[in-house]
Amino acid sequence: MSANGSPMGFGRMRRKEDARFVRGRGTYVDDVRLPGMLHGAVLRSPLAHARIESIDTTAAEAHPKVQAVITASELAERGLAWMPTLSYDTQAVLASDKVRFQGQEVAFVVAEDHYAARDALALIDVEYSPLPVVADAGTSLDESTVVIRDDLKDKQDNRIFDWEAGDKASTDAVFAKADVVVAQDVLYPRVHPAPLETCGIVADFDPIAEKLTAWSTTQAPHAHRTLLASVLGIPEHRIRVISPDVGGGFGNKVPIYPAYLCAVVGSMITGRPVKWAEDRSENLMTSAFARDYHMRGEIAATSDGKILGLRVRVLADHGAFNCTAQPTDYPAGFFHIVTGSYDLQAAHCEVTGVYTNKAPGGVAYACSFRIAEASYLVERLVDMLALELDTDPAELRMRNLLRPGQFPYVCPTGWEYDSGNYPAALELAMKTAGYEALRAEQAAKRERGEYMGIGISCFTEAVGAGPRKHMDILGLGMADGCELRIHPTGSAVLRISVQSQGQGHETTFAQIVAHELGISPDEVEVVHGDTDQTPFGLGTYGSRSTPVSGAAAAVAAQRVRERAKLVASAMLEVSPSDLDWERGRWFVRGAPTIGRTITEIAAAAHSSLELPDGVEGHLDASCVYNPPNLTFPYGAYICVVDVDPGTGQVKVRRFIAVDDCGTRINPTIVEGQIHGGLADGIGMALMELMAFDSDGNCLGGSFMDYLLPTSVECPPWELGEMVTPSPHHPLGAKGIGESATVGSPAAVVNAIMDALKPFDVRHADMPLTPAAVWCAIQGRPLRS
Ligand code: MCN
Ligand code: CUN
Repeated sequence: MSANGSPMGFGRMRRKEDARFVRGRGTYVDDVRLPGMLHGAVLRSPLAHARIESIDTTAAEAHPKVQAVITASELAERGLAWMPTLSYDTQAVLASDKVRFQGQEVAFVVAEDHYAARDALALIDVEYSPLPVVADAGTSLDESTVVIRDDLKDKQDNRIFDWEAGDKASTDAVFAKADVVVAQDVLYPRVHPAPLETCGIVADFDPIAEKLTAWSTTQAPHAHRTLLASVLGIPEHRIRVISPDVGGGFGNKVPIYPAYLCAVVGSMITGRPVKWAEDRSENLMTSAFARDYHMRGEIAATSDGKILGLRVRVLADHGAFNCTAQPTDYPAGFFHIVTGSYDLQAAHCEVTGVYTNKAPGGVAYACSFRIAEASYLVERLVDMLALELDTDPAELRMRNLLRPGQFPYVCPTGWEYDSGNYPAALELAMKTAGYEALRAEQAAKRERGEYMGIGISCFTEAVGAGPRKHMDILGLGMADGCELRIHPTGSAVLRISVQSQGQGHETTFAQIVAHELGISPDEVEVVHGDTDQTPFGLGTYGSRSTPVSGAAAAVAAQRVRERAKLVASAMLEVSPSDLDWERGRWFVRGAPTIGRTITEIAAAAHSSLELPDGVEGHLDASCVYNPPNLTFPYGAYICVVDVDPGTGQVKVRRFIAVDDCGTRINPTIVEGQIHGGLADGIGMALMELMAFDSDGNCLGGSFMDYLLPTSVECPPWELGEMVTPSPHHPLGAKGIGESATVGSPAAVVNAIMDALKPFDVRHADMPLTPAAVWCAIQGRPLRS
């Protein structure tokens, strides 16, 4: 322990950044105020699909406080009417020919203040001719359906991609010999990340230096800079992206949104900084959504409960532009980890992506690149199989879980799982839950007409993208840089490429350096979120910070330690091979009292001490980390619910979560990540839904309509810990930032379906609102 009680490395410590957050002293993009700053507002389409006949901006331009009104024609003059997406599609920055989803950006007003900018939107006159709307992905490929993306050359339909993984022939073969096959349509509905802070930018283009500074809410400052450079034609070294404190991202802050480019153009036109900050409805209705996977799953097994194979067909609704963010070769993200935690012989999945007249985006919201969808599907199928076989779902899982001796394990769709002990995790969860007693309680209650349910979910994730040879985003390989500077007095500055949105990197990354060098985390300052001050890297999403950037920090610190060894050998006048390391100090082997601490060595490295040949002064080091594989965190969750059959109301009474993310750097932060993710899971299972009517009107434009869980819906979480280090990560750590969001919805839904077993309900889709549960009990379709 250091003087103030923080550990000298891994362990529980309070978050360093909370000192400013709990005092309300964080700095978010909307807190940035520059001299002469103007304000932008976006005019959005009221219709989901329409031809634009004309746009008249004269009245808006005449507004006394308006400085500029930008439409697609101004952008076109600069070659900016369309921009590339992260998935090699193009997206309209401002609509010119047509609008393709409700809320699409049509014009951008720049004015002296925020209110004037908003007022002026009402003065813009747009004439629309409505077109037929494709609001249902299920009809998007019908021959009679209108082609949404007629801007794309030769586009004849609404298909974006067809993609498959696994072996179709061998999967069909195991299905042919199976005793039991269970098939079910399962929808993972469209949800929204809904971060507390909405998206925004302050764009400041300096016409003299020809330099752009962009303060923006981004999870990936360096990737944004590269993208801005290629889109805007400004040389990359003259763009600085600063991402100050970010109030939640959950994937929502991965993309570059059209209004960001409009703000930059606004600054170029006016010669003044331009701020644009989204309001809540804009965030919900137009920024990156998540899921919207229409899945058909089939699971095959023997009559005694050995799972043989999985066959999956998905229709993926990507909205009007394909803006999903995932590595290039994976149009459906990492969905093909759909075999989950089970040892089965064969699997095949096919995914077709389609356009609809809905907001673009996708993947976002703690999904680990579509593993949320995959995990939910397989866990639902396993429960339905248990029902079919009349077996206990825990027993069926136990029978089929991968065994510790099978790792590293290559799954039928090609992932190499690094490590795990799945049966032990489920055992621990069952023991914590008191599984036998819960089943007894359930049986007794059923007798009395009370409906209690117990749901299990055993999930496996793949996080930490990714190996450069397999993974890139828009051609940018997924390695992350890191620089570690040691001052003469022994304190340190760590510069990292990833960007916290609330995950506590300023604390855990300091702990990584502290762990490697034996100094206090309080002596390590973590710098992030400013491309002028940090090395290149792809940013924070897919729980990749610890697996990739955390590894870079560890390796850089280990390099410092090795250099310190050489300096210590000069100080002690012994050969480096005679030195041993213990926390914070090199000492002479066999003479432990003779040694030098890192602090002493840092001073010497900056002094006039004669250093051995080839040893430069100072102790600074850097690293670019290219992960050899992803890390595979996993867990076993058990949820207990009570369902009121009269109202359909669900109460989540207990939630037991056993997680294994390898070495835990800061268990308190890890538990916080799990708590948040479990709440996410309850939200998606019970209430979150981004719905649309048949005209493509978004029905989730406010928190009155798009429901989020609160502490009222959440039980006291009961957490269990397993630690199976990742064999290829320098610290043995795996990511944890999305595990609970990925794993928990299935546990909640499985619990509710288990409660409804006496009503012969096999499956109902999320969100299981009281109305949905009631309809399921009554055997009626839910009227949406
Ligand atoms: N950690 C640890 N030991 C481990 C693994 C992680 O102590 N074995 C710590 C990390 O050092 C970090 C935190 O836990 O402080 C999360 O780490 P990691 O799993 O590497 O995930 P990232 O930092 O890359 O965060 C991304 C992840 C994603 S993709 C979403 S979505 C999500 C999530 O984090 N968004 C969040 N958690 C969030 N939490 C907050 N508060 N806000 C968001 O927007
Ligand atoms: Cu999928 S949401 Mo997180 O990867 O930023």
